[in-house]
Amino acid sequence: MPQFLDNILLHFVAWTPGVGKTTLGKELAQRTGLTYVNIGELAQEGDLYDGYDQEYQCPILDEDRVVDELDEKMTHGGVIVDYHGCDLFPERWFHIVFVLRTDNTQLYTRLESRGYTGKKLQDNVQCEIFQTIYEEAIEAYKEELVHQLPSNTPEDLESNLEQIVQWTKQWIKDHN
Ligand code: DAT
Repeated sequence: MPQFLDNILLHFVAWTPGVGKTTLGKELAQRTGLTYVNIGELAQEGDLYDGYDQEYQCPILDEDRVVDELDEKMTHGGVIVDYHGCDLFPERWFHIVFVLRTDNTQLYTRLESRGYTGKKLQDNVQCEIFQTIYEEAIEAYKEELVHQLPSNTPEDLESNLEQIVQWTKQWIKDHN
């Protein structure tokens, strides 16, 4: 893995799972040799939690411990981070941010099939409707680093992968 390649934050921001971050992130890691890190899995493995959210029925992430845990790896570079929140990460960690977008009806179906119901389901879909994801990303990072990609079909997935792989190659060339 090239050490001089900076880190990629793959889609991102509060409360929109189901858009295809994991699918894209894992495949991208395979094609580029970058390291894929799923914050949800990292937290589960290290028990990096600080209480339980009754309303959303999920454990609350201990953000400081997550950042401490990842900091050394991020300093080396070449990491794809998959998470649905943005304000916890230091800005210096990321060289590029991709926000995946899925049409609301599709998102609704994907989340429902994952067992989401009630307020959790509604809030996640609303977040996509109101563009919360993208807006939070450009508040946290320089606008030119944030890229939106459609993630509705398998063709979108392939074209996103091709674009990001191309971008990665170019980045390596420019910084070598
Ligand atoms: P996330 O990691 O954002 O929660 P995921 O990668 O687990 O999302 O994908 C959620 C579901 O959607 C899963 O069943 C795979 C499917 N999916 C992902 N990307 C897709 C795409 N571009 N087109 C159609 N389905 C997709």
